[in-house]
Amino acid sequence: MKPRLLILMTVILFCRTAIAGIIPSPQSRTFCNGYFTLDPRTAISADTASAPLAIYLQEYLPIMGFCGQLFTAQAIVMQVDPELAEEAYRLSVQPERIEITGGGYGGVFNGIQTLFQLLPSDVYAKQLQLPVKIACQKIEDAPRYSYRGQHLDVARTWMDESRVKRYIDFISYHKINKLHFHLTDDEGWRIEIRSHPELATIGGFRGGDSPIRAIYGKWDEKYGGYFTQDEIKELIAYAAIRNVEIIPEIDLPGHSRTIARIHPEILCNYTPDTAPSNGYDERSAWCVAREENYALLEDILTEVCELFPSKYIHIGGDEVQMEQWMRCPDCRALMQREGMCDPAQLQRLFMTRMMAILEKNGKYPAVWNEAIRGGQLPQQSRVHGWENLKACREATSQGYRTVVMPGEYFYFDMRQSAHEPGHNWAAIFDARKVYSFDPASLGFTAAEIKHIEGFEGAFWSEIPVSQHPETPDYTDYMLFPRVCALAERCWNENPPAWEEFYRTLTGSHYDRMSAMGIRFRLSPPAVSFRDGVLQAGTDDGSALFYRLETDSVWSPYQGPIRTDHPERYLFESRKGSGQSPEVGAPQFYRTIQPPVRITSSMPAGSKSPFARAEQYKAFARTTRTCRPGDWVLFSFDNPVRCREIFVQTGYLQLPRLIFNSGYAEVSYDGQNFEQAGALEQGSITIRPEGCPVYAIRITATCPDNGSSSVIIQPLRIKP
Ligand code: TNX
Repeated sequence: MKPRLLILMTVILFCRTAIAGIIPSPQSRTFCNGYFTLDPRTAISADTASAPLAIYLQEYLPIMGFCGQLFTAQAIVMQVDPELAEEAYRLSVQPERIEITGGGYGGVFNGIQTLFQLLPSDVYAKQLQLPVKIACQKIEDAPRYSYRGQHLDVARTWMDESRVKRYIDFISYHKINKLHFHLTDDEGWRIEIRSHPELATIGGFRGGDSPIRAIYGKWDEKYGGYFTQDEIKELIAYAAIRNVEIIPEIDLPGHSRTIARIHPEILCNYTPDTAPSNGYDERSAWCVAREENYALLEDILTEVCELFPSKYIHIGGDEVQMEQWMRCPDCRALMQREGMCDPAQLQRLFMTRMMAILEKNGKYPAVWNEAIRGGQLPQQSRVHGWENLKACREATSQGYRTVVMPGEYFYFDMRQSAHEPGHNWAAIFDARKVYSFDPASLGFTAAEIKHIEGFEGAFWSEIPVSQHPETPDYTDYMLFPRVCALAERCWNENPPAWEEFYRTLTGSHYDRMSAMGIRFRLSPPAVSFRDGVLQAGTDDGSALFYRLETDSVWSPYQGPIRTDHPERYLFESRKGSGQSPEVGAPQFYRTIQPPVRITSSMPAGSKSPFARAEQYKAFARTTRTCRPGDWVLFSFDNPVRCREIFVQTGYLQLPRLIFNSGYAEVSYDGQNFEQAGALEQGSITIRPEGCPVYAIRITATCPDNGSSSVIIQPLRIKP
């Protein structure tokens, strides 16, 4: 055999070649001749500034590792060059060495992440097989924005340290460098405050005998958790190694129901009407006029400032229910004394006092966009624009440094297509829409664009707690690949076309995410039905499966299916640890709306009468919650033949407004009822399989669950 062929064969047999396609894509990349061979003898050298990264790198690469001085032939050399911008880096792969030069620590870290993407994806699973050849090349790169954020709500769904670390890993692999950590809300307080330990020890748990009501999720059982300050310190350090700054949020003065349950004295000075909520005080805003409140707030914020090294502390400011202040004689008197006419000015007053506490502790404030509506805030305030694009422009046009995160592009708690789980109030969108986000083409002026500090994705967690409480899968599914698209957009002003990005995603990055351990979402398979043939396909190399809707077992899809019942089939695809949503042909989703009459043992409210659900217009709402024996009866004007009827109580965001437990019965003759099964999460799917249905009745077996009403959704009937 000729020597050159031998070399080639060796390369093919023993070395896996580097993978193209990097997310986020670098500014410039040029290939040179030759290879660097990463093998177990490769050394790592790092200057003092990047020393922690030598240890980090060693965790991922099974190589000889760190040595202060170079004495082996091949090495990965990491260093800081202050000539470069802080987070910029140069990655140079030469036959003898790999050099990663960063403007600062962050730059070196970013260079390492790019290097990882030149290696087989096993690197993320810490299972890289050596040797590996990496083509010689030079990459020069720098981020567009210094703020590349991802938000995580651990207040609604408790996520422990290991879960948060897992997310820090995931976002840092994508060069996201800020974690906006939402620690308190109406449903939970997740941070130990040493001067007031009750905030976390009581406020971290809800349900059961906790005074914190479980608005979302289970409520018979007490559950939850919080971070001790030591755990927080560990998270901060863990994140810092990964170039992620944790920015804590204490959501004020609204979204404070948890602390108000523990310290009701912080609330406004009036007796609320608690009858509609079964004696429960729903108030959620701090009283602005109660002077003692500021001492407690100072205790809390001072500890938060001491704990977190971030320059900015997020103090909330969103969705304050200001009627509470308008009903409070003390707040009204304060407004009068201050010559205020708008309660938004009260909020500004409150925020200004919080900012004074932050300033005393050497910190700057970050706020949600509503907070700028009561008058000017200090110019160094960072504003998170979330409500919509307009709110983001409002902040930038007033000159605030703005983190742009409009719900309709960056709220990753929104569902990704119509029939998937998630909220929909802002929009229904997938990674492609995230990827399309470009302020210039969306109407931001050049002056406004100057004030954009960066972008941020949000993950609010009301829904996972009620749907998938104990697993991280849902969060993974909602975040990825949308975070990948966000990362690209934060990094590059002119990113590759979507088609190219998608090619990298499916061609390389799905494998990487699988090795990272992310349970990401694949695009839904395309399903069509024509001339008696049902067909499905994917564009991402994933494996396709199908099942009958009545059967839980999936079979590999072998090709077109001849059938008279396209509505009965479901498809999904899988690749690595990725999974698509289940989808059917358009026929699968078709529903009918036969005339029905709804009656109940519970009265319906005048604003949401049963007639609305009867006419399939919107949900109905009772005036009280259900008790054992309470029932709702759906009687059809004419018997209905169909394959499926879905009966749903409750409302997506507020699952407590359901029949907590109960059962359903069906009448197939208009006189007798037969059991159809137990309700689960307030709902049941009934399959009459073509038998005429005269009526359906659901009966509650639960004791009063302490909420104000039951929501009855229109029936969803599939022919
Ligand atoms: C609005 S975003 C909220 C959150 C919810 C979210 C759900 C913001 C500042 N407030 O409290 O969790 O919508 O999408």
